[in-house]
Amino acid sequence: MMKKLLTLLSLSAFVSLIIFSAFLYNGNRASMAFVSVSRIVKSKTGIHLWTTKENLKDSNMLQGTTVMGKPPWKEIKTVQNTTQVPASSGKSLELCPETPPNLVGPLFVEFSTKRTLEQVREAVGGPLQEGGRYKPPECISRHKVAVIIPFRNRHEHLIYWLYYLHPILIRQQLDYGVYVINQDGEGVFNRAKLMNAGYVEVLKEYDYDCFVFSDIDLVPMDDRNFYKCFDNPRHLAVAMDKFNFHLPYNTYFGGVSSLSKQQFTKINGFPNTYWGWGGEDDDIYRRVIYSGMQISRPDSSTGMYRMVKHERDLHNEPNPQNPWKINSAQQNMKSDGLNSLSYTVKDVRRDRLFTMITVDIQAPPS
Ligand SMILES: [Mn+2]
Repeated sequence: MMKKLLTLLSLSAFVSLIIFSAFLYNGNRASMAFVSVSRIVKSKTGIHLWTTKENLKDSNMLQGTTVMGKPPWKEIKTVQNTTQVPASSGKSLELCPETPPNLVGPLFVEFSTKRTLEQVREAVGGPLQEGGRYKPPECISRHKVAVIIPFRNRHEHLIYWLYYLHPILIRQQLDYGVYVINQDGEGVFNRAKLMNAGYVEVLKEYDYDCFVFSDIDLVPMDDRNFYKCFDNPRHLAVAMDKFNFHLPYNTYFGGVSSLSKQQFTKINGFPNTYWGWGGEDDDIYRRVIYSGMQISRPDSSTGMYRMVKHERDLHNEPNPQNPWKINSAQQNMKSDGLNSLSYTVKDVRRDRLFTMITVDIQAPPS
């Protein structure tokens, strides 16, 4: 009985010894932690030491990138070089996904910040190739798109357009080029003829299968508004701020539109004979309908646009003859268009952000 009691006693002593030492160990750790906290709180140098340790980590990471010594776009270029040549990398690119993964939806667009072309080159030009060309490095694009912009004396608008559109078109994973079709001289402006000339010229450069025709002053407010081609000719600018984010009328086809090569040739391109402001977009709408096609559109939220506010251009007065011409759109379509187009290229200038093609379209004097 005594023996049993003794072993029980020594056992419990042993157990309590273990518990006590465990407590001591933990307490020690706790007090150590307490000391270090108080050191940080108390001494400034302690905090400094602590933060510099963290900073060291960061600066190592930073060094990692600076050692490479390349801004992100150059790295992308390197990736492009290695992945686009299957022989050297051993694997070929896959087709881009149906829905681009990096779209962000609604965008903030404003026209009060002034930028120089150089600033825009620095801000968004990194991933581009000379002439405003881009191909996604990560996959093979489904769309070879030429963006065609009729132009004259709107450099301020061009800067905004480039600043906002390039990042959007890149996120949309398009194989695209931006072409500014500049009307030479001071004759009467002709938007539709410039777009026809642009169509013919860009096809000499690359095997584009889709053409987006855009006014220089229109910026989309949602990157899910795709600058690509659809089964039917597409009207993209369906909700412009200047029309209170509504279509001005149901058959409106102005601002921004896209047509595939097949759709564009089916309507014999655009009319060449609408000099001055107005009417050509309604003529184009009729060409599409008379050719048995329909108009495709995004919804009015995705299709929102901001337009740079501006005065009416010089030498682009509303032409009172144009509204009458629309009535003969169906008849004129056969003889006025791609098959009757004549112009001469005066100059081609390549910037990192765009290719500017200056054309003489034989404009009547204004
Ligand atoms: Mn405008």
